Amino acid sequence: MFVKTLFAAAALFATVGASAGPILNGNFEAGLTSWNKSGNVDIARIGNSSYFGAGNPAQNGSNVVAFNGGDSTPNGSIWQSFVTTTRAQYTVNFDFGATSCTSSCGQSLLASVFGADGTTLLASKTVAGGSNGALGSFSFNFGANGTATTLRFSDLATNRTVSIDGVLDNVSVTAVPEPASLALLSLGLVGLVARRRRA
Ligand SMILES: [Ca+2]
Ligand SMILES: [Ca+2]
Repeated sequence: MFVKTLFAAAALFATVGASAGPILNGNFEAGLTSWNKSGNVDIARIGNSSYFGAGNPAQNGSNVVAFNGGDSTPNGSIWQSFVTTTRAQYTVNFDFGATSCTSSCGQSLLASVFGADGTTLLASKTVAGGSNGALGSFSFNFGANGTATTLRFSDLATNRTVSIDGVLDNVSVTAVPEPASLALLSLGLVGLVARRRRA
């Protein structure tokens, strides 16, 4: 009976923890597969000496997304639509930084989440590039208003961006556990402990 309960609790954990996220290729190791893009934004491989940002660590693998590469106009954006559950809460996580720079140097990025109609803004966050080329981690929450949601990153750099690029990596969207799920999980754990004490 104890083993059976253990399996039940494990299954409950698996259900609640099944929030690996609907975003595909969020670490960009498959280039821009699954993403749409417009403007001056492309994949850069950290460690490639032809890329002047070489040496800055990617947060996940070796590919990053570089906005306003070289001295190009900062007008790039990438976006991806993914499946969501209506009224469910989600957290967007991403890492952003500025290459070859000891401060943000005008590099900034707007992360926006649009609802099922593709135009209703559900949430957004503007972040600035970090110091010394290190990528900083950022996150924000949104509530889905339908079964499709779009996450968009837009370049907001304000300078000429010579030898400085905005760098994005490690994008994920995870479901925030619902209170009901948490309550169920707690109940499962309480049951497990109770059974264990009786055993
Ligand atoms: Ca990566
Ligand atoms: Ca640049």
